[in-house]
Amino acid sequence: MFDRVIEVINSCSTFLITSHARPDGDALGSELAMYHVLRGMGKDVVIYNQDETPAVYEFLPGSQNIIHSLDSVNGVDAVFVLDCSDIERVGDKKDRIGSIKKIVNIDHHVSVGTFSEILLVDSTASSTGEIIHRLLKKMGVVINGDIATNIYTAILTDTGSFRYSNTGSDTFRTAADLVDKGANCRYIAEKIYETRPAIQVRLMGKALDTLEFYEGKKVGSIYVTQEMLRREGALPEYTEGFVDIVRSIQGVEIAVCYYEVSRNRFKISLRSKGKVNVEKIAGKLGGGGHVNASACRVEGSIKAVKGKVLGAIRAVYSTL
Ligand SMILES: [Mn+2]
Repeated sequence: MFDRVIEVINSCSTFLITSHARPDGDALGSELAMYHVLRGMGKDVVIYNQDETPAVYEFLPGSQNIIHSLDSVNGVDAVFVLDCSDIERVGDKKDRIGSIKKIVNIDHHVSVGTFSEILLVDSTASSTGEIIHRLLKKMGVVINGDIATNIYTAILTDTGSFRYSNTGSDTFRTAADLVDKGANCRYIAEKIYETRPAIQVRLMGKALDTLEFYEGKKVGSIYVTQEMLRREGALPEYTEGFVDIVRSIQGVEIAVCYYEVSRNRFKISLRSKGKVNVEKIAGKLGGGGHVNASACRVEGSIKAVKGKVLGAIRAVYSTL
């Protein structure tokens, strides 16, 4: 499939690049890498994302050029839809984007939608960034520091810093090449992992004060209420990653974070280690996700919500 993608790149001159709503490091790094490559070839390129770039990714070279409104796609020859298994995931502008004649989908998700004829998909790749690196090698593109920084960030974040099981030997070979091409791993790690607002760390402390265990300490949970956010002056996005601290505890197989979105409405993040499938638990409560990372929403008092979630965990856990 590389040949068809390269053919589109060579034959078209005006490109749109997009990805899923609430973009992550892989989405942004992949988009910006393609942006620099196409610009370097003298093409007209626009990156559109429905949602703002999270502050932590604002260091990515070119991120200030991303736009968040899309009035028209007139004159766009081709669109790259990256890290996105389903056109629905690009957000409100999905129909407008779907109307572009040539749609190229580059992705590493297991289930892939049928919205695009030109597919470059490898579910064994760590990230969309890793696939883009392969594409650039096939094209013979010279990878500069800006491209390398973006792809390295895509890989780093989608592998949880080379910790998840999607990390293969090719992932390290790719990362090594990117470091050779100018990706500064220390600088990138600091930008992503060591720029937390102090308020976020304080909120983390309050959240960890709520730590409880169930099922012989195999299930651990914490919660964050609107009242806690207000007291600390914290933003909702600061709770990102809290559930992973619970998963990091020895013996914990299922980690839960209850986050109160608004009064008596909770978003529940579920994480697991190994073969424990939290997607089944989220599914029982109307949510979804992956084997080791899922989410759902439940309404009620914190006590009632905990009861429902623990009930779903016990229902699934007893069958493990
Ligand atoms: Mn990804």
